[in-house]
Amino acid sequence: MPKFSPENIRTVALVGHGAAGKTTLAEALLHRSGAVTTPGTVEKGGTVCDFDPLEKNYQHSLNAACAHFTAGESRIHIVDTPGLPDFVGRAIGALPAVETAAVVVNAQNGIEMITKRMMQWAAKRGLCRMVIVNKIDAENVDLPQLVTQIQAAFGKECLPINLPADGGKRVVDCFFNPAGESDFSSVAEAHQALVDQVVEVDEELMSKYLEQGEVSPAELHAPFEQALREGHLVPICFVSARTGAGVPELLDVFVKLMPNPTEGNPPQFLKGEGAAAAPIQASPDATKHVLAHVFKVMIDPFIGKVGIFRVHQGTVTRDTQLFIGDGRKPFKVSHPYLLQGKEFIETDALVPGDIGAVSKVEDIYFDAVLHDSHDEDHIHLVPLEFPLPMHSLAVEPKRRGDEQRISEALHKLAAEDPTFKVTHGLETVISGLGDLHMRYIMDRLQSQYHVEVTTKPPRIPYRETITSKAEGHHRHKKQTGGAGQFGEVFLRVEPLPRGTGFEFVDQVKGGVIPTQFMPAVEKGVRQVLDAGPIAGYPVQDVRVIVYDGKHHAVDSKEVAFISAGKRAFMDAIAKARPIVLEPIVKVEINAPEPSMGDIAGDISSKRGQISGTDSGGPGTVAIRAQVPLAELNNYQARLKSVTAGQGSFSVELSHYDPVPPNVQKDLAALHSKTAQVEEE
Ligand SMILES: Nc1nc2c(ncn2[C@@H]2O[C@H](COP(=O)(O)OP(=O)(O)O)[C@@H](O)[C@H]2O)c(=O)[nH]1
Ligand SMILES: [Mg+2]
Repeated sequence: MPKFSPENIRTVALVGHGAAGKTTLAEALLHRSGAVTTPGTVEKGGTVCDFDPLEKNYQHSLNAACAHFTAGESRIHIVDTPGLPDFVGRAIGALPAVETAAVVVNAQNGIEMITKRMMQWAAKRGLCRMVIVNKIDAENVDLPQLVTQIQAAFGKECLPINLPADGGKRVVDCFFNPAGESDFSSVAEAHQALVDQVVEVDEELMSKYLEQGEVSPAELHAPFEQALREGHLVPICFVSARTGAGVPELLDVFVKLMPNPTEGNPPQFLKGEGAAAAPIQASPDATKHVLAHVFKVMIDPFIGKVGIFRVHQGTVTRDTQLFIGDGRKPFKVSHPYLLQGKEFIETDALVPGDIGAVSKVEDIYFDAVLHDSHDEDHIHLVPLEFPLPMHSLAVEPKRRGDEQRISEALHKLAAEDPTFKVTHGLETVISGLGDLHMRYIMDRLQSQYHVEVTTKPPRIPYRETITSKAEGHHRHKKQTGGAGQFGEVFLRVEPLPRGTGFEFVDQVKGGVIPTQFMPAVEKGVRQVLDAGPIAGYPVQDVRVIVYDGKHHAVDSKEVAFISAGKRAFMDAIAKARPIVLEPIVKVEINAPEPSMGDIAGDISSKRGQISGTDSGGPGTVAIRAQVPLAELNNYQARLKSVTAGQGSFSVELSHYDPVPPNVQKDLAALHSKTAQVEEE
């Protein structure tokens, strides 16, 4: 028998901006509950959650880390996530593992960029949310002002469930047992505001409350959970992870108020592919078939591939045979683990709500659904939306002969990180969310895989498209000694909305091009798609309609139609006013306020546009802009020089726009030059 039933499990992700104190808070919770005896600090190292040596170097969490502890009758799983914008993918990835997103706010800095983003992402995933205001011990914090700021940014449903007292040395409860004095605002009023908010989801309780003036915490429990599920209530708690003030009260809130797996919003799974996919719900029932979701993968040279998963349904034991996604071959779990930072603790059973791990399973992959029956094939989680990595570098080995090892290492790193991509084309290009992300990848290559690379700016991924309708035609006819080759194609091209891709339509009537040759025509057309006629870049957003043609009973062959399709398409593109498109990226820059003017000037001189600014915390601004990717070469160095090393930025794809005519001319000239060299 597992010791904990799903009703006794809580799962909480600590999310929010870097340096809010998430890792320190996790340590304080582990210490308070007795799971660790001497708490570590992020400065000296030795915390449970920042166990990677690189995290100690960077003094920041770089990965999502899992830990658990017991409080009363409950087991609480904590996922500590990184708060730097470059590593936000690992925080988003952890959201499907938990019922509750606890957004940790730094009382000194107020609401920051990642605070906002995580609030939004968590709401979008249907998670119950709470705000934890940390560092109430610190100097110069204005907590009443912060509460106002939180409510202005995230709504009136954000309500204190406890309040700081004795100048931040402790907190007073405003929900269960509202008594005593707080440092600001009245405990009784805070209590009333909470009850008012909760009863709004339950009409019967509301009338009882209006009649009697009070309802008991027990009666409030179910509507409280409902209010959390509906986002109608976002409790605010106050703590100091450093002094421990508010930590016992926070534990109490986790245990008594935050949802167990039967009370949260169940995760949305889909069964089937594409448009035919139908939503299904996991039920947190330990006796049913197993459904678990891999939200993190770690590749360790010593323990092999580790899959970290959240159990959503059924029970995982040593004897459980698990299929990975649609894979045919199950693996036997043998050693189910609980995690305590870097430590693997073997356990007997993992039930719905538990976060566990398996090691040495080579086929496991990020976002895989683990299940124990073929009835559960083709199930996947409603996809997470990750920012598209656009900070790219072309890499080359420092030592010759390392190509293979570098490629393998990069693919292992990409398997761990949904916002890190590797593409092999003319050059090997790696893409991430920012400079720090890239530096981390370089460090991992060196420290873990013992390979080194040099980097340079990659070629810009331009695209080509057309701007008007046109017709194209080609007759392929060859008479070489014996059998001839014959095929003729008439087609039309039409521009499609940006981002649509490519459509191929067969409107040939009367079998003038026999159906068995249509794939050949399409193949010829697709050859042009890979390398467009203006500058050799992929062609997109085009519909090709083949409407007429001719064949020959003896001489028609596949090759003839491939060639006719290709030439007819090139003919049509040339007449359809083709253009080159360039990627425009969204850039978010964090920098000291005084450098704002210089940054804005630089952006406009690079064909960029500022789309907005926010406060980025005390003394800093967050600047949002759209800039052609081609103009961002070496941006890190430029930003560094105008901000004296204080600025940081992240980049993601926005859309594609036509390049200015002079750029198009240059690209075309470059292309015809290289094409000539190749022909010579
Ligand atoms: N004064 C004070 N400092 C804190 C508190 N919690 C964390 N810190 C400090 O804030 C910094 C960032 O903490 P960390 O736990 O790494 O933040 P994270 O990035 O959110 O994980 C460290 O220097 C901590 O010592 C707190 O409650 N009070
Ligand atoms: Mg941290």
